[in-house]
Amino acid sequence: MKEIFPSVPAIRYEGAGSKNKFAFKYYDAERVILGKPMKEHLPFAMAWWHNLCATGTDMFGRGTADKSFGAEEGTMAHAKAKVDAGFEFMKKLGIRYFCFHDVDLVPEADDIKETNRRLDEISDYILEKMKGTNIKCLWGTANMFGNPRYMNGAGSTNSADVFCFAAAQVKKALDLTVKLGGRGYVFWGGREGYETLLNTDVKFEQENIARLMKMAVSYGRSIGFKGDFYIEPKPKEPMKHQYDFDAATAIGFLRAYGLDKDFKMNIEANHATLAGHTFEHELRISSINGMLGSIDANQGDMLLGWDTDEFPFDVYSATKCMYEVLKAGGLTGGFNFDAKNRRPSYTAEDMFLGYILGMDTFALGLIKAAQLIEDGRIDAFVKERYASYESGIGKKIVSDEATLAELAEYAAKLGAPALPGSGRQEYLESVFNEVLFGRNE
Ligand code: XUL
Ligand code: CO
Repeated sequence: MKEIFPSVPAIRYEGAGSKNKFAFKYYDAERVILGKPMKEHLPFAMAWWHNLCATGTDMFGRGTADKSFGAEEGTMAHAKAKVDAGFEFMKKLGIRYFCFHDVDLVPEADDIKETNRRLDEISDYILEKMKGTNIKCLWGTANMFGNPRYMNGAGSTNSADVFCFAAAQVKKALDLTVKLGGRGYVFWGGREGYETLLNTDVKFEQENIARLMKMAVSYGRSIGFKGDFYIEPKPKEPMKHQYDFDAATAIGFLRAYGLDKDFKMNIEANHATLAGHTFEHELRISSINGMLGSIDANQGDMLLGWDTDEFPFDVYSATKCMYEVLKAGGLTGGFNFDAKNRRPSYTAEDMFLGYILGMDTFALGLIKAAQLIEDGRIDAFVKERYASYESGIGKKIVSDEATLAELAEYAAKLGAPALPGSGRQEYLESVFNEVLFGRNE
């Protein structure tokens, strides 16, 4: 088969001294970190939508990138050309997973029966392509936000007929995920929210979202889906207020409706910052609740109020992310680059350069997070900070043996407690910098 990206070679690890732009400087798939090769710590995935579909169209102008891959857009020939391009791309980068929405794979027809027939055809084609490679699906999802029928939501829509379309899409997307061996299935509720309470029954809408999710779990399990379902929290955009605002909200929702055994979180960095949190905050909240599933690896722009989906570049953030991931014992999912090139980076080479940047940033984050853990100063500080609970009255509190009255009596005897020890944030940040940058003379 003719190469689609003839100007880009297979990308290899050459190390930090290399000036070759088509080489990894930090991502060395076989390098062992804390007992595991990098490629196992970092199951990277290609996002079908950004990489193979998005052309850079924005609210003010049409696309700048040509993603036709030599075929006429809107045809099945184009759908297949995207598969060819995607597999050449993943092989050249050594990426072993991909993520997709149903409508990323084929053009949607007016009749859902025809759309589903197209999905069958393209998934047969993808299965053929997967043979002889180690490339698999990380997760699948249904796009329940693009088509005008979802203007009021999918699970949360006011129209029972639209709810049925959402059910039909979820069913088919689950069939495809299972067919392609997917590890997970994502619900991102882009239109599950509201613009004004004046026309919205929030309780009813949330109950219906839970109903759709329960049906998805029961159907998925019936066809042999053993992976995790994920909620991908995001506070806003496109809706003014989205129900899955952040990890804490989504976890509360899952528990309220008895969905917490089947679902975990898919945390996206840029969604975290839109919610007014850091990426690592969302990871920590997920992980302490046993719900850290997968990651949409990207970054936002603090000066812009929307989801810019940039390739990860911020090594501090990637290090803090990998610190959380290592502490959680890894992901059951993977690292999906829900990221796109900036509009002026419109060439085929830029597609590769974006992924090289993202993969190297996370590889550096992994190396540095492992060093922070091995260094041990931060862990030791945190342990010491709570040491007053290891004996005496503190121990009684955490053993659930103390009463409020007893503690009040204890406090009265103390008169005034000593101030709690210093938080030492500046010291800890210096440790962080020292581990990141080492000796520098
Ligand atoms: C949108 C977003 C989605 C989900 C999948 O902000 O992140 O692409 O990842 O629907
Ligand atoms: Co995402």
